[in-house]
Amino acid sequence: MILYSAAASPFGRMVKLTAQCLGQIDGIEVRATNTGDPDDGIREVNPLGKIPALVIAGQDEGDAQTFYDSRVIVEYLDSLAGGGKVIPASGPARFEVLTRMARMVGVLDAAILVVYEGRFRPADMRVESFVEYQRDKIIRVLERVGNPAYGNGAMPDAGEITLACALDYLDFRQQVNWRDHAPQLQGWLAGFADSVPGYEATLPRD
Ligand SMILES: N[C@@H](CCC(=O)N[C@@H](CS)C(=O)NCC(=O)O)C(=O)O
Repeated sequence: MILYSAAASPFGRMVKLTAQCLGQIDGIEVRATNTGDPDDGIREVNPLGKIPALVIAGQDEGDAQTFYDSRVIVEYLDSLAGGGKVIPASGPARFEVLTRMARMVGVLDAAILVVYEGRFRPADMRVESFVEYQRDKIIRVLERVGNPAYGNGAMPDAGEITLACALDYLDFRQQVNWRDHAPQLQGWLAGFADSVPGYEATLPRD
């Protein structure tokens, strides 16, 4: 399996951490991708030009399958592992985890838009109200995230993996200081960091 990703990508990190937890990481070749480079192969793999994307080689050339986005890949890896590992297989618990994952993916979408506002617009064209609009989304979620319990040593669920990826990405790019809005998550993240394989190795970096 080839995972198109980048060391800074929080969405790519969701997939890497999932693969770590499911014992699949050795079967994945991570291909460093520059989404801003039109000559990078990512636009052939995913016409959206976004990472992560996962390519599964087939028996014959032409049989390869490509999956994106991060949520689809996490589901795929879970199904490869037999299902029900990081996403419950069925019932209300499944949709509760999927919703927690979607909520933190939404935080990451907002966080990425804040980064892109700085990256793609000249300084005199930046729209501060747009940045604030995105930051407000992040803050509203942090204020409602509550006080989740993390069972140290247990397999995290996909909502927990995405929560950790979101908190670390906010630290990395500093869109919002999450500790101001959800200080209770400091202990939670420390427990996650201690227990989840690949946590340190996958922290976002340039
Ligand atoms: N909803 C997508 C978001 C992926 C995404 O925005 N990835 C960023 C990198 S972290 C990207 O590829 N950006 C390039 C672009 O938007 O053109 C997912 O969950 O995979």
